[in-house]
Amino acid sequence: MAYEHLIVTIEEPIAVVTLNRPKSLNALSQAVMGELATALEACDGDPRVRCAVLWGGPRVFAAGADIREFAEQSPGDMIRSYRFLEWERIRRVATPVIAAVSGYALGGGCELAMACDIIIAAETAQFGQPEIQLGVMPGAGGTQRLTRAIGKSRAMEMILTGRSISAQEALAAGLVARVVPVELCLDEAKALAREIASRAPLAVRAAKEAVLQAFETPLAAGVLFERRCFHMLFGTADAAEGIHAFVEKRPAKWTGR
Ligand code: DAK
Repeated sequence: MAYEHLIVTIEEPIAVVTLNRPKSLNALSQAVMGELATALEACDGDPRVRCAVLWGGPRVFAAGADIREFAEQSPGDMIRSYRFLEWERIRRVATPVIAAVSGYALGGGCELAMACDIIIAAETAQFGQPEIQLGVMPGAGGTQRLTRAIGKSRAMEMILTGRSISAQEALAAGLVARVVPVELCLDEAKALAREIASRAPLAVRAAKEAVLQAFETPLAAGVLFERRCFHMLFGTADAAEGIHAFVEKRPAKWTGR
């Protein structure tokens, strides 16, 4: 499928989705979000793809929602446009998605990175929720995901002032998994994606779903969900293969069954 605002390449067994609106610093217009949701959903249905990398190029990940588009909208337009639907579609993607963040990840850009499963940051990355400086506040999960990721006090400071944090601060706060030189950012994310893609496919999907349950449920319900997933995986051919391969001291061959 051809996209206007994205470049999607399949490098089996991973997909690389690149935001491609450099003139507006990859501002996330509704059209961009629609294409992005479609591209990531397509990964779920593509047998060639087991993990995806989302990136915005070396200069900027995304400078947030498209403020020019906001300027044209009335409050009624905003409510009627169902902007949250694309975000919901992205939230439901089963394929693991790694955000490779280089440069600005602001507002919706930061929220998009946090909606991914793992963030790899370049040394140049800056994370922030500057919406307060526009007279609004985060609207795509920032108050919830940032707070869960870095704790109340630091999230409050960022959200109430609009100030950004550096890649190193994001690492110390637990927002990102790793900080790497900018020229290695995409390659590191791809290498990680390939490593994840080399694991048993059903186990990867179930494990992602179970980790995400930690954000949705009380502990007891989450632990129960985990146990159910574990029991389900125990009945798969891949579990039998993985366990026998260990005992027989040979590499496992996954079939995704
Ligand atoms: N939208 C549109 N255009 C943008 C943009 C944005 N967010 N950010 C930058 N641009 C455009 C600039 O207007 C400029 O365009 P030209 O003037 O060249 O035509 C070009 O990109 C280059 O930007 P600058 O000249 O400003 O570049 P600098 O290097 O000087 O500064 C900057 C970079 C990132 C510090 C600055 O551009 C900036 O502050 N940008 C705005 C950052 C921001 O406030 N982001 C938060 C936006 S609000 C929701 C879903 C999502 C959201 C809300 C609700 N629902 C589901 C309900 C999200 C909201 C937001 O993200």
